[in-house]
Amino acid sequence: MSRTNSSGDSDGALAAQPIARDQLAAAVEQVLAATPVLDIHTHLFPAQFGELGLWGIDDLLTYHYLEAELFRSASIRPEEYWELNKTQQADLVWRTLFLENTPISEAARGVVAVLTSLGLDPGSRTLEPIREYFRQQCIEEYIPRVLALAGVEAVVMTNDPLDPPEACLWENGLNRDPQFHPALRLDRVLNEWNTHWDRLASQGYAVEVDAGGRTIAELRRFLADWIARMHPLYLAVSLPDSFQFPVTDLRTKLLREAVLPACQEGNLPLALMIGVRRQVNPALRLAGDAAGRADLRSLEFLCREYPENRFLVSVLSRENQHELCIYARKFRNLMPFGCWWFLNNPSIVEEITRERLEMLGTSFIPQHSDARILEQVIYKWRNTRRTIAPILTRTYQALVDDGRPVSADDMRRDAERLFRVNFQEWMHL
Ligand code: FIX
Ligand code: ZN
Repeated sequence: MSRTNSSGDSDGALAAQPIARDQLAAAVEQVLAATPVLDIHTHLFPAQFGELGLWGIDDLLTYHYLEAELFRSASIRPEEYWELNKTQQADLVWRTLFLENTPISEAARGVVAVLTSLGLDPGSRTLEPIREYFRQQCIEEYIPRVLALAGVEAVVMTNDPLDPPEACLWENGLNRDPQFHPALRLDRVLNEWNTHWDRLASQGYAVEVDAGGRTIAELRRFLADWIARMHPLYLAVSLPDSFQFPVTDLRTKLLREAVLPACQEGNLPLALMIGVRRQVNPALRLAGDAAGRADLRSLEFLCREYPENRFLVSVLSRENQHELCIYARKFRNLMPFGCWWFLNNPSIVEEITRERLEMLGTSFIPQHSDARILEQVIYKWRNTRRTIAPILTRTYQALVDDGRPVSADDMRRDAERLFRVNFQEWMHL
């Protein structure tokens, strides 16, 4: 039964009422907090993926963002750090970044926020009491609880068919987890063919190192088999800042003759994450990647020449953001998403999100968490809601000042579009 207010107006009528200008900020915060998120890019896994899924304090502290920061504040050399076991590594990160220094970086504050939200002491001198808490958790029950705490309805995974432990799980058959949607990740196919073609061969596909012979037909068969096995929401690849398309190289051939047609046939978008410079400092392992400005004319060519394909696009360089917004205004088969990786810092998220709202209205996907450790969704979405709220508020205040009142219905529709519906509609979900 719908409630009514003192003057007898029902909820529906109330939600359509204009909100007073000085109430907009509170209303925006409430609506964002109440709008569940569909997190379209993560490296998370459900319980049945076992050790592939990272969670708990030791994984939180050995996150490559924090390892990069550790090597700036501790005297240990990377090669010595990798000799330590995970517990010793976590103890060192905790001592260096949380006890001997103030944990003010975005990544360090994130761990503090996670511990606080789980009722744990972020100032603890040792990790033992915290480790004990995580030892008590039953992962099957814990995962949905953490997602609920973060206001996340479901996540999209990153699934690599050429990662032997993961491929094995899929080949043995997996029950679907409604909160974990697959995405077929093709970095090893498109960026490391020379060193990974033989893994396709070992899976029974007659491919060749130079992509000759029956390679294209066999790669199409490989993609079709994995699409049938995984039912991914999209295919995905990260691309270097030097990415060019079309050029006379193997990646262009594989994209043009296999991946783009497979996407069309499966009516699946291709997610392009452009601008990473892998392993500029290999000694830091996962923490050794960097970013570079890309020439987005390749994206322009893809969107124009492949109108039947849909492209979910995130660019890593701050300098590419404006161009991406402009291309999104030109091509409806382009959906910008997220403030990826080194951009996922409140000051930069604010800049990018304001520009996107001004140029695209609500027709974009503002964020993804890129969470590698389960509990990270708690702080990454708290930060996103906390950063986006004042931006939306200022935008609504300007709209009111321009002469159009704003209602709770408006806010709810906008928040749902940004956090979920844009992606669902894009995916025809
Ligand atoms: O390519 C990717 O999906 C990146 O997100 C990762 O490679 C990266 O290590 C990461 O975790 C960024 O947040
Ligand atoms: Zn990622």
